[in-house]
Amino acid sequence: MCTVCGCGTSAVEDPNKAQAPGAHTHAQAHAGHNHQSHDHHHGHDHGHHHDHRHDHRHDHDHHHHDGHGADPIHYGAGLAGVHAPGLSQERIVKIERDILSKNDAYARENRHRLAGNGNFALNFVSSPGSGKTSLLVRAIEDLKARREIVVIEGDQQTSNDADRIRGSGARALQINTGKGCHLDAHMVGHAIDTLAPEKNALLFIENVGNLVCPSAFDLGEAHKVVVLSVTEGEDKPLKYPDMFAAADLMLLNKADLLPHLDFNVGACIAAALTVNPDLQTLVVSARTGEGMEAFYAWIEARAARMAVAE
Ligand SMILES: Nc1nc2c(ncn2[C@@H]2O[C@H](COP(=O)(O)OP(=O)(O)O)[C@@H](O)[C@H]2O)c(=O)[nH]1
Ligand SMILES: [Mg+2]
Repeated sequence: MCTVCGCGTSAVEDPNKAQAPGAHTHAQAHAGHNHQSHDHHHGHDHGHHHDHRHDHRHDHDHHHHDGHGADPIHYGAGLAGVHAPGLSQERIVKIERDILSKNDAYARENRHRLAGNGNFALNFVSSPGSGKTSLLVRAIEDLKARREIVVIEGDQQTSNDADRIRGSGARALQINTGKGCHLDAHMVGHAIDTLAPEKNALLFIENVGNLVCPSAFDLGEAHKVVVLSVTEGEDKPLKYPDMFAAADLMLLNKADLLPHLDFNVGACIAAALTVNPDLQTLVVSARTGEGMEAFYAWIEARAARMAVAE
């Protein structure tokens, strides 16, 4: 998550806002993770000079300096779970709390509006290229006869994905986040205003491709759906646990490529369940359609529970 760099503020509201020097942070405070306090007295301290001409101190727990067999340097052990040059852990936590509490107020408003209109909303999150847009295009083609589907597309630049979605027959609105690396609930509220989905329409939100920052931002969706493709490696849930912890469903995409890879589906699912024991998983292929009927059944069961009288 990246509140410290200021991209937690809405680009819709103020697209030209100057951003503070970037620091990508995890708001464990917000996400309900436990904090370990970091009191800067483990290992040893040293100050050293960088060529950008300011001092900073690193408190390392490592025993070697030659890079051979050294313990990792862990910047996530402090109160904020992240490091930002020049900011204390307490200051980072305060900035994150301020931004996320505003975001959460917008998210509550979105969720209330969507519920009042029977709109079941899914927030698709993944690395770039795992197949989010391809899955949405396929789902729209297969489901559009049953009910309206509207799509909010998030990317830093271009309207390519919204154009692809419109080509499949759904209304779509592109949000460009500029330097921002996630959608926030304020942006999504504006997009819902513009799209004005019909009663009981499905709302698909494709977040900015990034396995880190979108995990902390509630958009008012019913569920986050994390898409992982089989070309990415089975250990990604362990490396980027926040995203898999925040999601309710994992779509393991590009199953058609499995015969060409040594990807171990069972190991990947086991890794994901380590992070989130409640995570559901479907193995799918946007290309061949494998597994997609199970995904549609998953959607329909939940959307039906949200439906309001026409
Ligand atoms: N073989 C295969 N390729 C896929 C599948 N889904 C997506 N792709 C390809 O993966 C690339 C990225 O897909 P895209 O939908 O743009 O990913 P996004 O960045 O997550 O939206 C494109 O070249 C797609 O054609 C799939 O199920 N199988
Ligand atoms: Mg896309």
